[in-house]
Amino acid sequence: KVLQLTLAVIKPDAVAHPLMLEALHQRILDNNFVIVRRKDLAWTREDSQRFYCEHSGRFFYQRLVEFMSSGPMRAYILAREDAIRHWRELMGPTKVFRARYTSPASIRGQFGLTDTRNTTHGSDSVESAQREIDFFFPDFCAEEWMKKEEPSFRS
Ligand code: DAT
Ligand code: MG
Repeated sequence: KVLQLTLAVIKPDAVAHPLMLEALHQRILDNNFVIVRRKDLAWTREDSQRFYCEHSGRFFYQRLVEFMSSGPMRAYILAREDAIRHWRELMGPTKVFRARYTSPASIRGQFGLTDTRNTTHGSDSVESAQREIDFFFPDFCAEEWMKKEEPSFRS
């Protein structure tokens, strides 16, 4: 079992509803994630474009950029063994109808509104987790955190 960090974001559609925000926060705690850092923030259009530049040119890109800069968000650095996969599984599939039919108990299956307004983000690989943690928490040093905290996760 390897301790891993991932970036999780509660998107503007979910932060807009206080009860949903609370439910998602609780969901994190109920699933054995340790909250390493937490930050409430809002993006400019430019932040949004930069974060999602890999999707520039896709038909949904403008919609995505507008949405992600439309209101406040909450970002977390989460720690757990296999954190990246566990958070992705908890979120469920990207597309709302797939989420509803194949993973109705997942976060997106329960709360997703559309393919764009789908409540949460999660890193999808070790590389993207590093990049995205750095994007949201430029002052955070993962190596330093691991050195200090990893031993206590073994016991
Ligand atoms: P994920 O968020 O599951 O990692 P992704 O990286 O493929 O999905 O896409 C990033 C975001 O872009 C996604 O959360 C919502 C939006 N998006 C993706 N595919 C879409 C589609 N077919 N229609 C509308 N929005 C889409
Ligand atoms: Mg993605």
